Amino acid sequence: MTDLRAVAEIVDTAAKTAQSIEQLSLSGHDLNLDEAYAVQALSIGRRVARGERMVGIKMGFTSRAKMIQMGLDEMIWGRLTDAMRLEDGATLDMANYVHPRVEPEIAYILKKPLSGTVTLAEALAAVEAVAPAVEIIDSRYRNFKFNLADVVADNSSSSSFVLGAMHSPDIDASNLGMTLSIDGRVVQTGSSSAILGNPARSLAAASRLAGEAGLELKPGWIIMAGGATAAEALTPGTSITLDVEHLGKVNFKTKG
Ligand code: OOG
Ligand code: MG
Repeated sequence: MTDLRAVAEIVDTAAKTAQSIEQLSLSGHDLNLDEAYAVQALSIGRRVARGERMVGIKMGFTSRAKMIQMGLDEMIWGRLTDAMRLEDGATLDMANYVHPRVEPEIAYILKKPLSGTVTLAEALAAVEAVAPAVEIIDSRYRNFKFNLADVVADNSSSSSFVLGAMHSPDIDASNLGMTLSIDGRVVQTGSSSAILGNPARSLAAASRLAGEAGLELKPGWIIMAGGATAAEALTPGTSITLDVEHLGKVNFKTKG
C-alpha cells in the first residue's frame, strides 16, 4: 500500500524547492485517480499548515488545445492558495519554478457557494465578477511529462496566477477574443469559447468535480476556467500580456 502522506511530501517538497522529480507512476507510486486527488489534498494541507490559505480552484484540460498539447483528454482540477497569486504587473522570479508555462484563461470570483451538479444558470448566478487571467503552470515532473494521476497528485501543475480587472458577470464571456503576447509579439490567439464552448461550463464542472471530492466552492473563491490555447514556455527577461476582448489586459514580467 502506498503511503499517500509520503507521496504528498514528495510533490510538495518538489514544488517548494522548484526541483524536478521523476513521475510518480515511474517511481513506484502508481496511483489511481482517487489516490491522486488525496495526495493533492494532503500536499495542499502541508501548505495550509505553513500558513497559506485556500482561495479557489483551477480547472485543467478544458480546451482541445490543452488536451492535445499534453496528450490527456480528461478534465482535472487543482487547488489555489493565496501564495500563488501574483499582482497584475508583477515580476516573476524564474528561480522559483522548474519550467514554467503561461496560459490564457478566464477567472470567476464567487459571491455565493456552489456545490455539486449545477446548471449553467445556477453557476452564473453565483458569480460576483469575471476577470481576464493568466495561469503560470509548472509541472514538477522532469520534461513536463506525466500521466493523469501524476499531474493530479502534483496539484494539476498549479503554480501561480494573475488576475486582471474585475467585471460585472453581466458581460457575456462565452466567446471573447484572447491574445497572448510575449514582448509584444503575439504567441497565441483564441477565444474563450475554446473552453468547453463557454468558460461558464468549466465553472459548473468545477462545482461538480469539487463536490465529488466533498469540497464546496466558497464565496470569495477564484475559479480559473482553464487554458483556452496551448501553454507557452516562459523565458527570463520578458513581458507577457494577455488581452481579452471587453475584459482588458493582464501583464507580468519574468526576471532577466
Ligand atoms: C496541467 C494543467 C492544465 C489547463 O489550464 O488546462 C491547465 C498541465 O498542462 O500541466 O492548467
Ligand atoms: Mg490552466
